[in-house]
Amino acid sequence: MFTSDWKLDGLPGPESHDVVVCCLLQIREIVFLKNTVMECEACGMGGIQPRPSCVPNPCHPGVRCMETPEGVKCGPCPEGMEGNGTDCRDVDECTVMPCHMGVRCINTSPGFRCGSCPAGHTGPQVQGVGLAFAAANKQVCKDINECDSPNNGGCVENSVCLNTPGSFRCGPCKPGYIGDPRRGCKPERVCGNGQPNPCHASADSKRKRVFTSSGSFPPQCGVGWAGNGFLCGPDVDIDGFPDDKLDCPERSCNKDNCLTVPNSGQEDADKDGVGDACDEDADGDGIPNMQDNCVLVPNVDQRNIDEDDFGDACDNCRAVKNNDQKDTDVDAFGDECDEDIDGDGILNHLDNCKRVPNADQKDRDGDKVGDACDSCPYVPNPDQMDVDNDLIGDPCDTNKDSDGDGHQDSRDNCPAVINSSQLDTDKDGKGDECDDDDDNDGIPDLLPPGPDNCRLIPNPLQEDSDGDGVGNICEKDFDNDTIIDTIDVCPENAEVTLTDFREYQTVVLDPEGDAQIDPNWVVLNQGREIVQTMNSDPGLAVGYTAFSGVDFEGTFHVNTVTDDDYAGFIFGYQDSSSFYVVMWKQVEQIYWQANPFRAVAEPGIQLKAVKSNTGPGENLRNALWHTGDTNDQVRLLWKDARNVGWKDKTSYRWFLQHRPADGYIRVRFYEGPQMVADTGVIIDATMRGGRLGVFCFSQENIIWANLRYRCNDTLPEDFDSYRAQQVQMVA
Ligand SMILES: *[C@@H]1O[C@H](CO)[C@@H](O)[C@H](O)[C@H]1NC(C)=O
Ligand SMILES: *[C@@H]1O[C@H](CO)[C@@H](O)[C@H](O)[C@H]1NC(C)=O
Ligand SMILES: CC(=O)N[C@H]1CO[C@H](CO)[C@@H](O)[C@@H]1O
Repeated sequence: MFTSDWKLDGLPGPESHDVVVCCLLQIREIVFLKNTVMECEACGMGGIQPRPSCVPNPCHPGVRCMETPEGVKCGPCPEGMEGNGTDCRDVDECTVMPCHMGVRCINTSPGFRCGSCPAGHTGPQVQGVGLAFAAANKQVCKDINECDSPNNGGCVENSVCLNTPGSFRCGPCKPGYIGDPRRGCKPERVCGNGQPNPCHASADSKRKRVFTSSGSFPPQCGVGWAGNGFLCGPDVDIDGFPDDKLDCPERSCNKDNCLTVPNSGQEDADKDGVGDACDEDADGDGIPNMQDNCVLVPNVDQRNIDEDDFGDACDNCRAVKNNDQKDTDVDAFGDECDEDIDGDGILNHLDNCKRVPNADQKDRDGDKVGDACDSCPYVPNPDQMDVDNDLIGDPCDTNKDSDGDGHQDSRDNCPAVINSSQLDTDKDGKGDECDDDDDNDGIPDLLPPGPDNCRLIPNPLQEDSDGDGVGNICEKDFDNDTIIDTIDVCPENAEVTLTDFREYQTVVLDPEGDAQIDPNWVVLNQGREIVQTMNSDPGLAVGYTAFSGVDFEGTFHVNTVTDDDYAGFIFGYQDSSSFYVVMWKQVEQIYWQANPFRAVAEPGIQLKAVKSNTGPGENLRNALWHTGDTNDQVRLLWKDARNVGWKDKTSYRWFLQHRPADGYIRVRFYEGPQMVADTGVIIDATMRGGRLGVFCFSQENIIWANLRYRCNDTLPEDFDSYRAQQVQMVA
């Protein structure tokens, strides 16, 4: 290997030979060593090896560099880049289309970003790094439903607002409303049977041609909310007044003067801003209610000549004891001390109807009881006995009621047609329901030359200047009862206008028993609120208005922490043996009188059909108490599976729909805005309509507030699906 003619590049040439002689040897040695090393590396033999190193870093910036025995290794490329670790390039996340359709995708290095959602849509402004992220986090832009806004998307009230992707359109007036949808839509009269107006002769003749103004107008706040319908605030006691003042002028926008006790009339005797229902001293005379013999009239002296429960200042009979304070003719003199109780000008001792005005004193059966108050006008019955409390005297009470509407055939003005309300507008003895010309104006209700454009008001000329199918004289007030249709609870029944329980019949369901005292009912708020104050035997307060199809709602509240018994409401009342009751108990309990049979009450809400073959008494009493069926007394139609009792001092709202013609019943219960129980569709035809009222059994301090009823014969939509389901189950 060694040659003498070797030459090293860069070393001084022979010209400077002398100068470099001294170092030649050294150089040779270095070269030798170097060659050896090179050879060794080349042949891969061990020996001295330089370690591979991450300094300087051969990897892509940000990529981890590892020194391993096998050499330098680079980790994976950063998120959003691809390559071998040494060489990394940005990936284009936009290729997996992470942005909502139509939104620009901007590829950044690294990462991506989506533009904002398109107009009329809402969604996040997605951005991120990497294909996986982009694929898993696609931008979702949801269409904004402009129509959901409280102002109907800006479309006029009661018109159709059509939501479209990214936008919306204003459509025509909603079904049931007419007018120019750019200016205003007003409720239209449509037929109860769903037929267009005017109703056609082909309309189902059993379900008669009922014109109703549909849709709720004015609008209403939801359950647990109160206000004018446009503005609503929380209403914890569900009495129709909000917990805080709302920024609107109507009375219903005022702050509730008793936040937690329902008082739908807001009565406030001493005008101190605290409602009577929650004012410890309601009349502000310094004497607390509990001790005050005039709770609502200031009387510091507490004078009380007749020593009844009412001080002179508030006693309508100062010198005669009268704890019921009843005053039939509302003339400020209680019946007990009124020489003419009914105010018909005939003194009591001469009057053959002391409590019903009848100046004519007509008495066809000569039993000394005037026709006006005679429970059997054609059959002498001086004692007026009426064991079943159906207002028909026993001698003429056949209880034969072919159509089951609660009116026996001999009295039913349509014996073969279900018609609990017995309305007979033209007083021709034929109920509207079976009268082909309700108003006797010669224009038949349905058939040509009808249909009558004012079914309940005579208008033989059928004037209709705006051509809307509704005659001029009944345009705003269909039944001419002076209450305009928008607030009339029964726009097609002149005898029923507003919810009113001021007049009611008390029915004691256990008259012989001395188990407890009878209930004491107090009616407030012009008949829209009832309070029961006594821990009593079972009893009912029943309004006099009979209904066919009806919606009945109210707020139920037990205003005490003592006791845990039954309270509820009734409907379809026909007599004291025949009615539906919805009842609710607080805790499970066995009735303390095991005779005639042991009765166990469970706490859940119950719906019962009462059809008793004994009538009021201990049998019916125990049967009502018992949660379950009892032979010949009560049938349990539904019980809330949650089996929870009512809570003290808590407001609940109920909604009942009863359509007796089809036996449809459904009740919903709300606690605040929350629905807590729902019977679902129940079909039962035991009672084909009847009267409404409230029920209590052994529970005091019950408030039924903000009561509301409405005639309604429209079958709810869930009836059909229920029917279809039944058919399927049979099949
Ligand atoms: C409507 O009722 C009023 C009484 O309120 C009565 O005077 C009027 O005659 C009635 N109208 C018709 C057309 O029957
Ligand atoms: C009558 O009942 C129907 C069906 O339950 C309901 O849709 C409608 O709103 C009710 N009408 C009124 C005026 O409450
Ligand atoms: C069941 C039924 O159709 N009842 C009717 C009885 O009469 C009133 C008043 O005309 C109607 O509103 C009911 O629909």
